[in-house]
Amino acid sequence: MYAQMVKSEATNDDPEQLAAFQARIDADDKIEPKDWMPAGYRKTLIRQIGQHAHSEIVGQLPEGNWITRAPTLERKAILLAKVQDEAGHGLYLYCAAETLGVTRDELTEMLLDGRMKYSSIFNYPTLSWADIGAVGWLVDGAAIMNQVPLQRTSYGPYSRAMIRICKEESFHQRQGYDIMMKMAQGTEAQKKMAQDAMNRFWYPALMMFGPSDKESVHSAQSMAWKIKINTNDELRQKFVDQTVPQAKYLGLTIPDDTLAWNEEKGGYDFAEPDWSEFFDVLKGNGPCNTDRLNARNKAWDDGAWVREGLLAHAEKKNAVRHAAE
Ligand code: FAQ
Repeated sequence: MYAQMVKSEATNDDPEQLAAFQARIDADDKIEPKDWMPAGYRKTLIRQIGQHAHSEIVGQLPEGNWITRAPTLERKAILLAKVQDEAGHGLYLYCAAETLGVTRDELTEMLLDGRMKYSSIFNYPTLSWADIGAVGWLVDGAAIMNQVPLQRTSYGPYSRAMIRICKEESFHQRQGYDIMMKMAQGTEAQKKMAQDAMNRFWYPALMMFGPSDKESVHSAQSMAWKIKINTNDELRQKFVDQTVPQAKYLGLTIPDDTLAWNEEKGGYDFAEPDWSEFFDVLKGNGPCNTDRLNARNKAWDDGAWVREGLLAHAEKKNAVRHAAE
């Protein structure tokens, strides 16, 4: 349905409408679901919001893995709340995507058969409790860096979802940093675990911002439409500048020998991630891609009876209503 819609709208994009639309974007107007929009704008939003929603849902898996093994009752309650928040973020985002004319089921099917992506970061495993600290601190930290500007994105429902999500992400980042603080101030073995988590999550966290600006396919158009507010490299730089002092405070070493303050640019010089690894993970060859998709497919299949039950209930209610009319 959504493919057809995008195709038919593409033929209707006339230059005058396009110019008026761009003028609204340039004036910082919010675009709402019933407003006219170019087919490409709709398509880009469905891709980005849908992938973002999938990331929130798949992102529950690496942390969910540690709920039963959290070291204290308090840590368990906090982690449980965080993972539930991520489910909520997925739901707001699926709802925002649905306002563009695609159903949640269609989006889910596209995730499950590999037509849609989710964030590369969630294809890495969480091997120790310190990894849960690193996910909160670095992964949520990177997510916030990307999402705070998205509160000003031009599409109203996405922008409003982001405002709520960012409030919760700040708590997630703090809880991660708090775990790292405890570990970094703990025994030698705990410090080693914290450093090991930092070593494994640093470059995958940098990859979350997407390929370098030279390689980014969508940035120019998405920024012209204010779907994206910053380039991938701008946000990556901001993330590094924010995170280096935090790592220093923890007494952890960033696994980058080239890291150095650059007075002239007012930011750190740092090593790029291994982009061949990034593209390989996107192709499905990361350490956990298969596990993640298998888990989502299993959840979808196991939930079939619930969906069928709800549909049968709705159909029965409709039949009763029609009979009464
Ligand atoms: N992973 O042209 P660009 C979270 C793809 S939420 C996978 O630069 P764009 C919360 C991209 O889709 C994390 N694929 O693309 C949490 C495109 O391929 P396509 C998710 C990636 O869209 C924490 C191709 O590469 N956040 O973590 C990635 O302009 C803890 C070319 O790239 C969002 O989704 C990647 N990292 O910029 C949850 C934020 N990067 O689609 C649980 C919203 C790029 O043409 C636990 N999204 N690709 O086949 C965005 O801001 C943008 O979509 C970017 C990518 C910046 C991610």
